[in-house]
Amino acid sequence: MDSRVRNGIPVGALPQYLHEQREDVYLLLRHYLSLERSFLLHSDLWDELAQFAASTSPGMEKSPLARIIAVAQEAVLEAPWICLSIRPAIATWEYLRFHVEEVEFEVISVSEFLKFKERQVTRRDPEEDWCLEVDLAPFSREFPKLQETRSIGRGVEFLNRRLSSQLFQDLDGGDQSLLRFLRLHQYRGQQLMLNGGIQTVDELRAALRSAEQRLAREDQSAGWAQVEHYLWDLGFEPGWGRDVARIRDTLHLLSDILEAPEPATLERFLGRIPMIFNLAVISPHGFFGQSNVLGKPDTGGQVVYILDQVRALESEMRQRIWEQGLDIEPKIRILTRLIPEAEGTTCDQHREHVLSTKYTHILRVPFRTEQGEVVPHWVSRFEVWPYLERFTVEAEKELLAELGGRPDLIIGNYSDGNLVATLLAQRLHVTQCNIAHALEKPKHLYSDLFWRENEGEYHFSAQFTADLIGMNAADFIITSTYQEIAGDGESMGQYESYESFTMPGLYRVLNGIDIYDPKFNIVSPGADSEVYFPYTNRDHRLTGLHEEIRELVYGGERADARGSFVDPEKPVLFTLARLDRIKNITGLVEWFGSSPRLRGAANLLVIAGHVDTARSVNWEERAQIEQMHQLMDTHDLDGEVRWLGTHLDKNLAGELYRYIADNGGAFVQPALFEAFGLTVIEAMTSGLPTFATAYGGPLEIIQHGHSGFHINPNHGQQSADIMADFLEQCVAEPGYWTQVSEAAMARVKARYTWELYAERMMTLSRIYGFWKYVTNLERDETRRYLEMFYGLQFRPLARHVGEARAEEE
Ligand code: UDP
Ligand code: LCN
Repeated sequence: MDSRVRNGIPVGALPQYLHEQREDVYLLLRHYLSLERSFLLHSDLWDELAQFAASTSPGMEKSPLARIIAVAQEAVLEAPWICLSIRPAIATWEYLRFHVEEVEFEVISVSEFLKFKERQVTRRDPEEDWCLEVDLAPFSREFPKLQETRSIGRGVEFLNRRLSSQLFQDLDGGDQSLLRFLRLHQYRGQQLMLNGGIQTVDELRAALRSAEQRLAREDQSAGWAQVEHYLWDLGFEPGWGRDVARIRDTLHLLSDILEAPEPATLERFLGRIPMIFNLAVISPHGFFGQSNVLGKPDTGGQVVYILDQVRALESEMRQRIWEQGLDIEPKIRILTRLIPEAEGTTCDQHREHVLSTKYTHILRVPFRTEQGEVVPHWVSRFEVWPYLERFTVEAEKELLAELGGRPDLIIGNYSDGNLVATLLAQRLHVTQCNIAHALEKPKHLYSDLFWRENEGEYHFSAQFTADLIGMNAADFIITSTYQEIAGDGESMGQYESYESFTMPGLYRVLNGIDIYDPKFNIVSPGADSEVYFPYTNRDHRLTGLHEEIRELVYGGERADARGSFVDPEKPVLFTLARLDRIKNITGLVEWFGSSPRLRGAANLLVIAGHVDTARSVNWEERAQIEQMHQLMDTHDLDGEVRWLGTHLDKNLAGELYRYIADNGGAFVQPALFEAFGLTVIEAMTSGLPTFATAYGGPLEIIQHGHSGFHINPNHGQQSADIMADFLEQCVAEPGYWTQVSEAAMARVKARYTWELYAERMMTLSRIYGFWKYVTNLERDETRRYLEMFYGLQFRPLARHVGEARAEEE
């Protein structure tokens, strides 16, 4: 094998090819330069090569050079150089530099590649300016890492396998950490699991044996109280089980582990340890409430996710606590911002009970200015940075008072929540879990490189800095899909995009996050099954809403709508989203308008934003509204598209999905990029055949051609054809619609439910808590580095956002 084959890419074959085909290669590279663009993306590079091969150099598309271009993510061009970043496989990167005139290449480092990029923006030689290089790799050199790309996102399985055998070898060598861990658990002064009577692992083995002998003779349904006296003498405290059968089972799990450590047994045992009673869920920005908040700026799926999440977690926590024989009431607090100008929502209330829970509340703490005054109005998620530190300090006090002590786990959400979670977890020494929902960086092309240009609107410099701090500080990270971490063969993952990047003039990131880190775990959300359920579930249907829904869909003029269906017989293509640019609702309307086939086969129902620009407080939404009106005019769509600029409450939305399914319709999610896509899950679980973007979560949720269809938002005509093909096939083949609909429902049931989520999440949090305690997962060195990064980099950036805002006002 060629020794210069790097990660499966035949770099070794290149020199000979360049030598033999020197002229053609030169002409192609020169052609790239002649485009006079400093940056080319993969599609540009490949399209140009294909054209060049067709016109000038037949067969070039199969050459070693083409194999490299096929995996190139981007090129940076400045005569006589062309630098390429190539991604031969998921989470594998190489950087090459070609000298066009010499027709030669060399492998370069990521730092050199980033510097070359910076030159194109600053027009200065980066070697002349000192620049901070952020590199977190050295901190985790000794740390166990996943090796295989397919294992990414299954961190806990890896940890259990890797560390359990090591730990239990150490136990025989006299390591006391497991014992100390089992003695650690208390609730309000009540000792749990083990007391001080057991001092060594051998004593623990002996106690387990004696307990088993005694318990085997007891009535298996007897409760803890009936056996407590002698178990206590042996060294056991409450927490092993509600009845004798369960207590024995938990004791068996532990003795099996001490006998021969099996990762699966360890996971089952740790899953039962009573260690999570109080939970803090952090989501500072936006309007966080239970009604009337959807559609408010920045308040989308994250709120839906968290409200469903806490319900599921509370129920799982109660179940586990009960099974372990404890009578403890778990507490969950969602920590968010109090907004005095609440626009008719409850966001100005300090405390709000979460419906359908027993012990869960929303706790709201205001943002304050440096002078300590409460910020009365809504603040966009891009501008919250100056308020977060103060918010954390105030929130911490409130949280401790509410919970009567520290939380056992802190879950951050989105960039701002993850930063607050980091600060809180550090202050309180608590396990931290991060959930990104959507990372902003990969959503916007070159958001890092041209950060300065975007600073006025988005303040990405502060946000990406917060992201780096949050993701590196977290003990574990939950993602909704694999692609969120590592992307797929063609495009990089959201977390992967933080591995290396540069913000010229600010800092250069060589190793920002390692996606092979076992902290990553995929735990996908679901949809509230009380609200979103199959259209075939007739007994639960909200038929009382049908008249209202009929009026919404098929009715005539109303103040919040534009267009109505001239031919109500056609099936309905339905879409529902916030009217953000990235949701690409305007794209869908454009495809529909330009496709006579699709227009012939269906009507289009759009529920998004407002039809009246004056009702929108968001500049991006206003631009989209104007574009929607233009498209309706240009394509003359008023008889075939109904656009409702209204926000539906979730029961109505749930019944609407099913109503559309009753009539053989389908759902479309045309986003340019969708991190996960709750609407896709809601539609599929309702039984709607669904067409959703191939960029992001839906690529993984839907199996193309089976449980739905992927569409490419950049190829409107092709997407329209996929939808038209489906609708026409449904007419030609009566069972086809039902086949896709059933596969969609089955897919969600098997993979995307809140029950599965809560079960996994509660197990994970115990396992990470355990490993953090018994090994050195604490990562003190990283923490110290991040503290410095926070102090020296993030704080000034955040202050700057505040100053810019004050100037505007
Ligand atoms: N949603 C809604 N009414 C609307 C628009 C959206 O109830 O008018 C809900 C939708 O049902 C889904 C959530 O808001 O539960 C949007 O989540 P998704 O993940 O699809 O997108 P996000 O808004 O988070 O980007
Ligand atoms: C944010 C998004 O952009 C969506 O794709 C997700 O579904 C939502 O959050 C919930 O995680």
